[in-house]
Amino acid sequence: MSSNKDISDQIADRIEGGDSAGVKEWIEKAIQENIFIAEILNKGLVKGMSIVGAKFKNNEIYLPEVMISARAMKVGMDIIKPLLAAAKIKSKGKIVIGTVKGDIHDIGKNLVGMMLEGAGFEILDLGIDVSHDKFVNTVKNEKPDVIAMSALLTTTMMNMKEVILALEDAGIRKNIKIIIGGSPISHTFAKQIGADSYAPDAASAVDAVVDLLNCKN
Ligand code: B1M
Repeated sequence: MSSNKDISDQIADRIEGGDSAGVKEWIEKAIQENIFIAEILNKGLVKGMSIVGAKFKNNEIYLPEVMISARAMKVGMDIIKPLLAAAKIKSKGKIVIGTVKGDIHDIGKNLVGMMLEGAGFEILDLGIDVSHDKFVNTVKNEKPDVIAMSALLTTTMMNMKEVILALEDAGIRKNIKIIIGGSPISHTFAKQIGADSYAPDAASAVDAVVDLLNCKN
């Protein structure tokens, strides 16, 4: 019979290799062997995705591999999500993510969302072309810890500032941390518009959010 460590490591390895069928098979084995869901999540899925994130950051692997691992991660998360809810495992924080108004690029935003979800955050994805009203109303209704905004166009990046101004007007800016990213975005721009953080890629976005919320990765 496999030990808990073996099974969690097998799950992490399958995530790293982007093997969705293998992830499903090993998670089912882990569930059969009554391994704690938190262990499947943290020592299996999240560990695998953290390795992928680190390798991506170091240019040891490239976007297609990350996307395939992220897809395997989604398969794993879909299996354990109902069990996580039943086990009442606390998420590290709630994050509202979206691509800003006028912009329909979502590949990078989805990657950031998946990496954050893999790191244990709850993700509320508003999709693409998200207006400042929608961001503001979601903050009012969902009370997230962080807003994560993506923009890929020089013509839409200023819409990030519109969201921040709208949050200020609504008197709720101080309740929330804001991180932004996307290819035209920089640290300087983030500072200029009053965002709390900027990340150049999906793996760094996880580190930045962990820093913003002061929680352990
Ligand atoms: Co568009 N597009 N596109 N496009 N497109 C770019 C962005 C462009 C640079 C291409 C070019 O001209 N060389 C250019 C922008 C120029 C500019 O503004 N400076 C451009 C243009 C002009 C346009 C249109 C205007 C074209 C047209 O219709 N004439 C149009 C605009 C539509 C609109 O949004 N209103 C358009 C349309 C499209 C498609 C629909 C065809 C498609 C999008 C499909 C989709 O997303 N579902 C598309 C694509 C695919 C691209 C390129 C080729 C690839 C973008 C991508 O997905 N990259 C892009 C050229 C390029 O980037 N080389 C281009 C992979 C992705 C993983 O990277 O999104 O950068 P990226 O995300 C990274 C980081 O930026 C960061 O992490 C991610 C992973 O590491 N990141 C964050 C992203 N969001 C983050 C948030 C964070 C933190 C990090 O915190 C919250």
